[in-house]
Amino acid sequence: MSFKLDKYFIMGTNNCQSEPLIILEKALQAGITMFQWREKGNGALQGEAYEQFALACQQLCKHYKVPFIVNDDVELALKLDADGIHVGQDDLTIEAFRQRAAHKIVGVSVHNMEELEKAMRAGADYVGIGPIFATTSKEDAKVPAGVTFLTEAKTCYPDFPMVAIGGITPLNSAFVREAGADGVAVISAISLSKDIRQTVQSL
Ligand code: 3NM
Repeated sequence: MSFKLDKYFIMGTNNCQSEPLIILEKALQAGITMFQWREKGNGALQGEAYEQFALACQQLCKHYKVPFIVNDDVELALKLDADGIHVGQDDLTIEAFRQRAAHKIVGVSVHNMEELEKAMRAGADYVGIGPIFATTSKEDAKVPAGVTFLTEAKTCYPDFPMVAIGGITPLNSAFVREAGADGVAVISAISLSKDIRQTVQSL
């Protein structure tokens, strides 16, 4: 499936202070190009509610023709026939996922050249590079790295799709794009925005 990293929204229920499905629909209407369902951490839904919420998000994404990517949960991604999966360094290997879902989008979080090259060799479709700035949306986030690694990565592999993540807002997104990012991935900038249309436009 083709995809555009440009404006990549990531969300779970605990990232929202109002109805998550309304936030997602507003973001889709405003023009996000990709969505990652990331239901984890404190107070995350469980069991049937967890799956139902994923399905509801997927249906919205389908309606707006935006790829629906599942964070980490490979079994759920396969069960729902999601458009893709995003995994971290600790999650199932990309090769093993590929064997079960050859044509799906695979994204991997990377933090250094070794991880980037490993992900590329394994057949990742894109990588996420972060945290660029400080973030409060991920409990175990690493120390903010600025754009140093992003710049280095893009210099070495200009054509490989890379999305920047961590503390990105409309106020700093231009800086990140100038460093070469193919897109910006955000949670709180959109999930907590008072004016989602305006936020998405100015990312
Ligand atoms: N991954 P916000 S930072 C989900 O560094 C996630 O890999 C990160 O949230 C990484 O846009 C992060 O609210 C949280 O800062 C991004």
